[in-house]
Amino acid sequence: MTLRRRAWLAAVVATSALAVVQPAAAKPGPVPVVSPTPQQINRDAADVTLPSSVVLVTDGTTDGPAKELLISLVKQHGVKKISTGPQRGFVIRLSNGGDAPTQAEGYSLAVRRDGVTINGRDGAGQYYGVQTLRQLFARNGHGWALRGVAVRDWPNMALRGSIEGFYGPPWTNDDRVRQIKFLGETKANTYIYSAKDDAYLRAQWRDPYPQLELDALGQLVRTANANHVDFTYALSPGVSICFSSPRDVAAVKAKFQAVYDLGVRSFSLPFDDISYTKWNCAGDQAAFGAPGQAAAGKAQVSLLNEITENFVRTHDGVRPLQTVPTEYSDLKDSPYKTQLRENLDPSVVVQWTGTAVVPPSVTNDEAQQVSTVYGRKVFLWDNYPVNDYEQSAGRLLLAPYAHREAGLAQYLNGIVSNPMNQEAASEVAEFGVADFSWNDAGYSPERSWPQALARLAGGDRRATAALKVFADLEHLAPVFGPAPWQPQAPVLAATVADFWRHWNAGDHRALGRLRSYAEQIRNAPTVIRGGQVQNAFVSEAGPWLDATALWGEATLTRLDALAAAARGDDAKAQRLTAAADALVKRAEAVKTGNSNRWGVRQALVGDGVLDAFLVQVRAATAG
Ligand code: LTM
Repeated sequence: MTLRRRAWLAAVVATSALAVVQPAAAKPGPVPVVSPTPQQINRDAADVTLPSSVVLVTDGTTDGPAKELLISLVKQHGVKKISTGPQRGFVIRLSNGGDAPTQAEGYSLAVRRDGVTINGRDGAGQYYGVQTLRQLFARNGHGWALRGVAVRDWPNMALRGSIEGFYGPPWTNDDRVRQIKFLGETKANTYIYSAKDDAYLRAQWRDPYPQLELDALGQLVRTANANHVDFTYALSPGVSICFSSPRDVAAVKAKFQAVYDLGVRSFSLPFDDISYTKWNCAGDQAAFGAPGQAAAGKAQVSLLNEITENFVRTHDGVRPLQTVPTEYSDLKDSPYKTQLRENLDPSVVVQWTGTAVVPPSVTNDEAQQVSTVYGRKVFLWDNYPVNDYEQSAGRLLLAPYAHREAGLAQYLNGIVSNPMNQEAASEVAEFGVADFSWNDAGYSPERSWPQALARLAGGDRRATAALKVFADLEHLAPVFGPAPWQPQAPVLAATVADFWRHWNAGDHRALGRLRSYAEQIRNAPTVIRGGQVQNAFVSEAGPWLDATALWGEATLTRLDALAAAARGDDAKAQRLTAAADALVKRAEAVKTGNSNRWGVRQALVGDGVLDAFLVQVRAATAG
């Protein structure tokens, strides 16, 4: 044996003591699924077995939350010892610089047989590199391996996340903590605290917070900072403010100061859903002229510019002020928008909801038009999956995030989703929002949606399949008009259409196939409640799960009645028809909790598809 070969062998043996290395010939497998979809991911190395002992190399640029997450991840995956040197064996490096992409929040990540290197452009980049690493673990016998990949990744939009901006019962602080953690996990960096029915934010915006409320807010801000999420404090004074009153302007600053002191560094002054063509005080008429669109624009601009000049710019680390204009959902220029375009400080970030408030789609063309009208890139407040309006009464909105055009990153500086009163259920759509706003060009609802469901199911296949069946029955996404922008129960609709095609052609085996789908409907609630799916989701979805089990049983009973009739067993067919009628009645009687602005309603499940089908089967059974 040559000396060189002996040295090489010694090195391999030394390395193997720590890292069990795949044979050199082992081929890399398929590219692992990572969400949000990375800009570049190459499966260019074989899996590496994670040893029980690793070396962690950090420096003064290493991000605290990224390091903490990294340590907890490797511990969860069997690492017992984490040392800081010497740099031999399996080495994990985490810091800024190196070959990190130039884009803010970008990172590079390489998994090689001698270790992992994560280079961030900044602290957030490092954190997102670790969030990608989290998705690269795979079972390897009794231990764990890491997928051998090289990733270069960065977000296309600077602002990504959610706005708690709905009417009706605000989220609890537990909901908010869960939401903020979810945002960090999905590489979203923005949570806007703007609940319409939180009195301190809107109806009684001048009132200072009692200490208990401040303590609770402080906890949220700390959670947000630990998850690389900007807690954005949104105060809505438009319902009663006197723009020309120094006292009111001071009250806005005092409210901002109170939360600045808790660590908040991002602020918004939304003016949505107010009457802007009447003044709240006589002084405004003297200061800004007769009430009207242009005068409203002037008044709002004066407050936004004042807060920018004398709060944002005078307080360390505060990010650009955000606002929601009163005209937030159209594309037309107006005297109001002219005021904002011409006089609003260019740093102020302006939100827009897409057209029609709840938009059936958002196109590049629309976003380009609105950014011209407001004289800046706009920040999309996307009213999906919010369910606070009448057309959404009785519904959970579980369809994928869809019909947003690739390329929007050219005109938008970000997207926040306005979610449902049900926090955990909102994560299905929000997962897509985070994915799209990170990489709009690489986004696919068909790929993202199952990942969102699998995440809720803790990766359990059976539970994910049950969630798919359930989410199909809660797929309808309404707009303010009569026609929904996403249809109800598309999978079930296609399944029953296929059934009738075969049944009417005399192929009675079709009944067996449909029966097995009906069994999946009937069983989905039991599987979802079986312990794998996130508890909060299970509890929020409770009434809809109860109704689904009954609808599933009703479907099975109807199909059995049809089969009996087809066999000529009329007595049995009649008995089963009556039993199915009773089940339908019970299913229709299941009510939502009082968790939304629309109060207690029927918990809708597959409505328009499942109920219509059962009526058709009943008629076919009766002949
Ligand atoms: O969309 C905006 C800017 N404002 C309100 C939201 O608070 C509300 O949740 C949605 C959906 O009803 N519609 C609005 O107009």
